[in-house]
Amino acid sequence: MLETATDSRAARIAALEALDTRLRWLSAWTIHNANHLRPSRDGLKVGGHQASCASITAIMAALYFHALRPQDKVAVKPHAGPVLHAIHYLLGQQSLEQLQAFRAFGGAQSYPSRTKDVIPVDFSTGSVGLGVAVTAFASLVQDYLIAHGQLAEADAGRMIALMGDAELDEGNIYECLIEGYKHDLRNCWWIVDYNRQSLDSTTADRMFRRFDDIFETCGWRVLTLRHGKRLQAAFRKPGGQALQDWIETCPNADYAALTYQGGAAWRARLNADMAGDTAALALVAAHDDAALAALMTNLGGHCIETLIEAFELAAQDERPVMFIAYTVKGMGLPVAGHKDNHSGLMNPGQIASLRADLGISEGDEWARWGGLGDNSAAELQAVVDGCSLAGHAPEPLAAPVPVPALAVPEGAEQATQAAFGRILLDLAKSGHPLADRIVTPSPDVTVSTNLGGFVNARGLFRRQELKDVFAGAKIPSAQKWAAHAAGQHIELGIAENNLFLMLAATGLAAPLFGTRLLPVGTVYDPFISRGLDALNYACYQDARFLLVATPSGLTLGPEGGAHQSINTPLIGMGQPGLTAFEPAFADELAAMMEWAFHHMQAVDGGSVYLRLTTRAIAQPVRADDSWRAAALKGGYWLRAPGSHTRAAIAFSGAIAPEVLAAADLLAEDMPELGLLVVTSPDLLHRGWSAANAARWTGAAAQLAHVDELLAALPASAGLVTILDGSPSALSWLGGVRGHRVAPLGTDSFGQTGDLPDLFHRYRLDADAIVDAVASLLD
Ligand SMILES: Cc1ncc(C[n+]2csc(CCOP(=O)(O)OP(=O)(O)O)c2C)c(N)n1
Ligand SMILES: [Mg+2]
Repeated sequence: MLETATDSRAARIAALEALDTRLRWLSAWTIHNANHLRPSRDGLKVGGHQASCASITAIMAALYFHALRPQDKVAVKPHAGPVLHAIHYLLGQQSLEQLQAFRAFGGAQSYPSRTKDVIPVDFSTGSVGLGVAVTAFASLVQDYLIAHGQLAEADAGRMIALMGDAELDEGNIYECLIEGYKHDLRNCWWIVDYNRQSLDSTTADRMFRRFDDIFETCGWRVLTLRHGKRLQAAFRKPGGQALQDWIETCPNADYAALTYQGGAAWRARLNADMAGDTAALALVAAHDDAALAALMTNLGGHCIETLIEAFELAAQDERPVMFIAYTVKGMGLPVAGHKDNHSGLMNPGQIASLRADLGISEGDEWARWGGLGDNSAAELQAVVDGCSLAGHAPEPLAAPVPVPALAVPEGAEQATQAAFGRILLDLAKSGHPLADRIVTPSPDVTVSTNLGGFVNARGLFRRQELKDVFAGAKIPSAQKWAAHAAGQHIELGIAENNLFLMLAATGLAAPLFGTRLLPVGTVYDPFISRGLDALNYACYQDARFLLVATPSGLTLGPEGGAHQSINTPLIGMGQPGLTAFEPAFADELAAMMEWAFHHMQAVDGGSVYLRLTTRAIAQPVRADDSWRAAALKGGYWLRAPGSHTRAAIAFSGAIAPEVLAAADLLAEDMPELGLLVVTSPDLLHRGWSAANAARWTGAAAQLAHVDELLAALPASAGLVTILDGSPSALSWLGGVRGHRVAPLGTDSFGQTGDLPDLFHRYRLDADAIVDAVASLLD
């Protein structure tokens, strides 16, 4: 007999249903193994989220084994990590050893990780909300590449987030929605696992339909997958309308509790609530307890047919789509619906009975197709082998972009912020290939961070052309503001969090889309804190970007305490994946930017943070270039100490004039005073730690750069450390070789004022430095 299209669709749905079950089993078993079978050495709970996985296995089976295309990229909600590993295990791309080492050292990570997992992970997730929003920014980056001729429109993928419903509470989602609307977001799907449970309990009923409104307002199509096909069929039967009405008005908590209690509880409640409606009662009575429980949990997010229909509908155009897929947290597990099931684990008895229900023999738990006959196994294998992930080769390494030598801007007095703008402008005008790959996102501080010159030269980016109305009306303005497809500046709204997610997405252009972009994002230094989690998130997944934070510290002067950054040098030191520099002089900055463009492209490289200022200061006259290499390692002697030196001043950034003035005041008494420019407390400290670690890791012994620098200072000498920021960024220098330290810096909130007043009040002036030197000699 010939197979019809309907038969083959039905067979496909049946296969995907079986794969849903496999994923539920394998994810549950992986977590069970980590918690109950693998020996524990520390008594800590290993954890894992069986209920969060079971909630989304149907969605992931339908997506990965049916709807996904090779060019699509997915962010998987953190707690469904084991499902992603199970998918790759079925594909033969994940090893048994990795699954058995889930949450163990070197094993599959608890939450999908681009850098630490051995399977391909498009976006890391973990901090809820960020992995969702990054897909929208990735889609904007994809559009940028298409507009710049770096990617064919036909190769455009969908950027997809599989998200928990509690992620909808994160504010960054709404900041992203607004930005997405402004930039005409497309090719983005967010699939909500709408189990109406978060970590602590069930979620607020009052949000019902609010999400639809919010997303639709922002241009999204909302597809609500509330009921599965079996429930829909029941609704069409006599009494069905009453059942539907009951379900649709049932509070989240009641629904979850009844799901947990099972068939008999459903029956008792429905019979009570629909008493008098003979048809509805008959409909309920036509199901035994098990069938009734199965019917009542046949929600859209568990119904393969509903899911693939929705994906097909959404795929008809490019509009961003939010799928609200109703689900049951812990679906198919004994913990289903229980409000405490988020971190709840099945006990050994429960997992054994689930195993038995699935026909899997003891000892066969890890078998890919355990419990299935040969024919079914072969059928499922064929579906799996036919999916887009099978045989999908990783993106080839994107070709590096050459980096030219960056010239130092002219000027006897310069501020690092102005020099930054000048260097970028020169680069833009040079026509060097590097300039073509620079993208400059900024959250409404383009002009005030000196990106304006670059933007004038290279234009704003918009897929659709946007005229500069002021220029058109011949109203004088220093800033051109026309946008077009070839523009290279991405103007964001003021929400700094979006800057960091945009840097994350742009900084992943090479691994995601095969073309390197070199993002240079600007922000006011104090407002780094607003996007700190997103910054960490970007670094965690090894996105490569240059963050230019300016102005900073007390040099903001009249802007006052609310704008003064204090602890950002410590953020720079503490953030893995980010090398922080604070240049004092323009030539240091040019060297750092050149270094940064290399570092952003190096295999073992990373991102770079430059803390700049608007304070113009006198530039040093250099005898030669010998400072340069040392500056790029974190510091150099501006005036080297001698064998009789009794004190040295180690300083960072724009308080250089105060340091030099103090040196002048001390010149007579201390002709051999040392002046150490610390260009990067971060690099110095990292180098020191690495050298210490080398002693016990067996790596070749090395002298840390900071050790080498301070070796020049006699052991009896004292060290004044000073920067326009938290003094602890430098005070540790005394620990390297035991020099006595007098630390200066700011560790309280600032206020308005001019620099002499502020530097005096916060003890950053020459007098304070002289006092500090004196204190060391007492
Ligand atoms: C930013 C952040 N805050 C808190 C947590 C801790 N946390 C992990 S999961 C979760 C709730 C998840 O609920 P939901 O998104 O609905 O996922 P699901 O129900 O599918 O497990 C919370 C609060 C986190 N991972 N990230
Ligand atoms: Mg949830």
